[in-house]
Amino acid sequence: MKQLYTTFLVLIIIACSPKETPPPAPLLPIPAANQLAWHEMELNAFVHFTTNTFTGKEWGYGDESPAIFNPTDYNADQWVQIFKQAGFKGVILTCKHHDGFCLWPSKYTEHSVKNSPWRDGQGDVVRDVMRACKKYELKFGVYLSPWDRNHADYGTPAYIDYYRNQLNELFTTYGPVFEMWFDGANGGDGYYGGKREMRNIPGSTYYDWPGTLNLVRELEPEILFFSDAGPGVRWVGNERGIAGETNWNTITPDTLYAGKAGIEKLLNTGAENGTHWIPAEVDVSIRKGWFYHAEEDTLVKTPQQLFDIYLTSVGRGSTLLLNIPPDRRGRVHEKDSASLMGFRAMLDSAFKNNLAINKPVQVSAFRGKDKRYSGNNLTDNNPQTYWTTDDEITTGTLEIDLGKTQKLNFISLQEYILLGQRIKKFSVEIRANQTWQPVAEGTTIGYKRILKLNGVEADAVRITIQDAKACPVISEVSVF
Ligand code: FUL
Ligand code: CA
Repeated sequence: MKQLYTTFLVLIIIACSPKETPPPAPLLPIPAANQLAWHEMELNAFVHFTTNTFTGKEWGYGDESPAIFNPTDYNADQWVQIFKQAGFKGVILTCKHHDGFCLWPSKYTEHSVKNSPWRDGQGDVVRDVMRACKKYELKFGVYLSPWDRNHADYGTPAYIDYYRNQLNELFTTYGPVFEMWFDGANGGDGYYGGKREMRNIPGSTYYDWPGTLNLVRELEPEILFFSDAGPGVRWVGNERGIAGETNWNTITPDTLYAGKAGIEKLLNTGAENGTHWIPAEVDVSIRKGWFYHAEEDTLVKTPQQLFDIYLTSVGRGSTLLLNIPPDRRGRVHEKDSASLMGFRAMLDSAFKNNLAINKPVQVSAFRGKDKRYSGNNLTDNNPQTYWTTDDEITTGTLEIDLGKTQKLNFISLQEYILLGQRIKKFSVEIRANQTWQPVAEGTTIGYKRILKLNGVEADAVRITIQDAKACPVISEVSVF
């Protein structure tokens, strides 16, 4: 009898509880956990430092003597501390650039810091940067140039063994490593152990990339690989800091073979129906070159230029990888750090005061009329909650009442990308004196899309989703 009663009670509770609408099915492809973590980092620092810093070159020939690598006031902590203050979340270091000189005492070559006068050959830049990253809680990444203009065996299978030995050495000695950068520049003339000749390699087969990536994955399972075509993150197609206004995180890797005409454009925008999630990383230098040259001290990008780059990278759903090359002292130059601090101050003031936070949002419809998907999820400052619609709906309006007339400079939209990138077209209007007027429009959103509102005065904002690949899923709208 008691058992029957309990069963009865459970049935009544089930019958009376409000009906829960299941969330939309993911629209494939979607980001893997390490890609999602990378999106959330937004700002990373790139560090180019090697014999080029002392010769004044951008691409060393490979015949540079290790003796010239001799920073006079080196302090890797200073670099990382500045990056931390600027708000960067990770650092990627050129452990070996095309000249082949290794910033760690590799046992596989004599062409390294172990033969430099610096610290009597006991120095190790890779170790120091890794430790500084631990100290300041930034993630640590490595760049190891596949092209090696110093190595005698470059172009033969023996060099692939050398390259893999170095990867093994790096990944067993230092870490954890969040991202590995495989540079696309390959083959050409070089020193090559004294031969001083031209060596061209068949780019698509020579390195046996699948084998190399697997080797690294065994040592660092969560690693994210950057290369022109991914597979973790892709190149953005230029070194000017500009992601496409349309920026799909999806692309079909088979369409990306090196040398293909128009490849930069495709990398820049991605492909709406791409088969893989391979978002664009925006790499650009704070200076003209990738390495420090004193004559470029006057060409350091200003805080305003960096802020504009932020808008065309992070503001277009990418991550910014900003190169800050240490000088001959082995320090981030005062000009660079001043620019970085100015940039940080601009970001802090521009995005300090989210006027939309906790403001009511009226939407044209929400999924299953279930309040777990209602408009108020857009302004709750919680990236885990989102507004979405029934499956068959691919448009909609979101109206945020700001409560009073205010000056608006930026609007930021975020898709809930764990369910895939969906939105294809949207517009923004503002309400002033009871009249709506258009102020901005865009195509893709992705992890984050920031649009300028240019100081317009308004008391409400309306976003219209005009087209999407599937029902839109937006986690946050912020107005500044
Ligand atoms: C390029 C290289 O050739 C440059 O020297 C630099 O390292 C840049 C990030 O990538 O392909
Ligand atoms: Ca939310």
